[in-house]
Amino acid sequence: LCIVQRREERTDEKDECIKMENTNTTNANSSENKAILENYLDNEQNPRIPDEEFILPISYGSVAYWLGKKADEYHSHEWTVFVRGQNNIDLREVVESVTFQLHPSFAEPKRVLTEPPYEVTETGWGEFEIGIEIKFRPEVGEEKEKLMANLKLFPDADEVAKTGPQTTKKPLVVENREELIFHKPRKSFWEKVVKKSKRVVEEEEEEKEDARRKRHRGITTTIIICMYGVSSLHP
Ligand code: SLL
Repeated sequence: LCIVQRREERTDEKDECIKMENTNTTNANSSENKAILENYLDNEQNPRIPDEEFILPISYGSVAYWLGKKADEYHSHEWTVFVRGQNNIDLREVVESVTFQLHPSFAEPKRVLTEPPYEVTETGWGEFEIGIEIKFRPEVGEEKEKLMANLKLFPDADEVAKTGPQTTKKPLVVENREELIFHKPRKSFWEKVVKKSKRVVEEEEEEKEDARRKRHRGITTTIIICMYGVSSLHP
């Protein structure tokens, strides 16, 4: 697991961004953190840790293949909708389930995945919006995150002009890269997932940091990528 943590305390002009990795390295600030925890334990069962923010970079979207001229017209494409951690982060420690809400023309359109890979593969003929709900583990102590993936089966004219007509070999990929923000994480989440991770200090642009400060927990869209004919992102 690799998550990015950003601290709000300003030690100097620059903000600190701390990257967390799943290693056995002990936390250099653990005694300070313990003091914060003990202070808060008196007040609440599962307090939030002040002045801390965790960023979980995720990626979600769809990959679609045309099945060729001989395919049945109602099953002209095979597609996969997915939710993953960016850079192979394992989401399991944070995520309890991912629910994909498909178009009602599909049998049992509500698909619930309780372990990775969080994805659904189907065949069909049409594009539609897929509702995604990420439920976090109880110790994370946060509301579900709701996302929307636009299933894309047909490349746009400009993509066809650049890459050529649709063939069965060219995947059409739409990937959204976002960062889930856990501002003032719960003590239980802190203890189970975050505290045992390695810290790496990173710098952050001031503008981005300001936008984040305004939210309690939220999401920032980092990037949306649409690729046609590129095969590196196959699920
Ligand atoms: C459209 N509003 O008209 C969209 C709806 C629905 C796609 C697309 C079902 C496949 C199956 C399927 O592909 N539905 O029957 O198994 O384009």
